[in-house]
Amino acid sequence: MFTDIMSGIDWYDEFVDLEHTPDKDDVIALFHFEPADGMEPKEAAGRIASESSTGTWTTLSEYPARMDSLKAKAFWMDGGLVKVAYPLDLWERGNISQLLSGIAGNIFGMKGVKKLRLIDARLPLKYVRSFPGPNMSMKGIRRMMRVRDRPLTGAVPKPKIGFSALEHARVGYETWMGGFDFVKDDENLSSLPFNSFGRRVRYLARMRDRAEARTGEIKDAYVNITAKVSEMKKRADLLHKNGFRYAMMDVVIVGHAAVQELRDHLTDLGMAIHAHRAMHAAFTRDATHGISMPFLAKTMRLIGVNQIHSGTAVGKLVGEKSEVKAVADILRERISPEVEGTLLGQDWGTIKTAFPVSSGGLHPGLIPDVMSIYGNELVLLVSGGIHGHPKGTRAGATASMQAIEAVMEGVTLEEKAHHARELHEALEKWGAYKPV
Ligand code: CAP
Ligand code: MG
Repeated sequence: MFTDIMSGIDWYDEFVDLEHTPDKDDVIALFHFEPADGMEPKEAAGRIASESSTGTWTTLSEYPARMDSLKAKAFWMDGGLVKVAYPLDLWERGNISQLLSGIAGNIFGMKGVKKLRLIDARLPLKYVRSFPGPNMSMKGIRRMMRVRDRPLTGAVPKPKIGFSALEHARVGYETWMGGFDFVKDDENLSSLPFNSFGRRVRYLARMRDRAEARTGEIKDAYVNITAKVSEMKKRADLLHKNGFRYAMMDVVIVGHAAVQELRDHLTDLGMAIHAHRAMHAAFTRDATHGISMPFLAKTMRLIGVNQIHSGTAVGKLVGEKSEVKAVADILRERISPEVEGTLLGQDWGTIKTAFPVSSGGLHPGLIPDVMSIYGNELVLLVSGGIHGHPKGTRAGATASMQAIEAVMEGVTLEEKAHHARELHEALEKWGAYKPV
């Protein structure tokens, strides 16, 4: 139907060639799509390739000859899946926003597709090398924190909003004294009348110094600098002035360009980035439409966050085990594996590794589940799951550390709990409860 009516007006078929062999330096994107009612899959695939590269809805009376060499080509289709090859010269080196404007832009709104999901994109090394990646690897973070092989641990004071700056810091002190490495701001905590950024930083620094002096351990915080870029730079400077080694950003909300800007600023200060992914589920959770979490994580490692939330599979927020594993592979591997229909595989060249962050509805009883998915190379955030402990925050953090020890010793939580009172009390309250 469309071909009869539309022939001679549109040229989408020029963006489909199932005999095409991509060039080794092409960007290859994998999409899942549902064509509009009455539209052939190939016609929809042509629209995806055209609108994300050089095309428009109609044939043109004239165009520059070079355009033909820049056209994307849908070259592989299987059911609702399509792979599109994009010549490298379509993409500005070092500009992740422009890549997204192409392969994650207008195409989601085309009438030619009922649903469209960007699953992954394999980026050629010539493109990857134009990005800085994380300013230190997972090994570098471990050296900085003097944590050799267990998961790094942290917690958010809960309730997520409501503490004064001093109250927040006091909860942080209890968290640190319970054995945790980090105290994290919640994603929606910035600078509020009862808890200003400046006062929180100064009180946290005081409590951190006291906890370090009393434990002999390195303690730090993921203080949320999310704001307009100029303000984020000022807040990063204040964190640095107060001896903090990290800054936290809500990276989806501030945007990729802001993350690139702050990555440079924080690297000049020798600081790491904790990336909270709040808002991601607006486009990652619908399996039929949007952008996958593994691809979002890929863009963030590329532009240089040191760690990003990656899910728990067993906690309160969405993210199946297969997706959690895929995100972990994207962040931690030098060569991320290909997974049929999910990941295209990625050679990261010299881009440093980044930590997955598992958080959301966790408590000591779920720590073995999470570590069975991730192993030890992760940042483990247990927030409600320590503050809800019957004996309070410090006991909750201690119980979580005891659960990590149990996993690393190869014993069950129940066996460990015989000689670990805080873990016993946590299991009494939550057992292996999986929150929803
Ligand atoms: C977890 C959390 C984190 C979520 C984010 C929250 O608190 O602080 O923001 O983990 O989700 O506000 O829910 P709890 P994700 O430990 O008390 O649940 O990690 O999936 O991005
Ligand atoms: Mg939170």
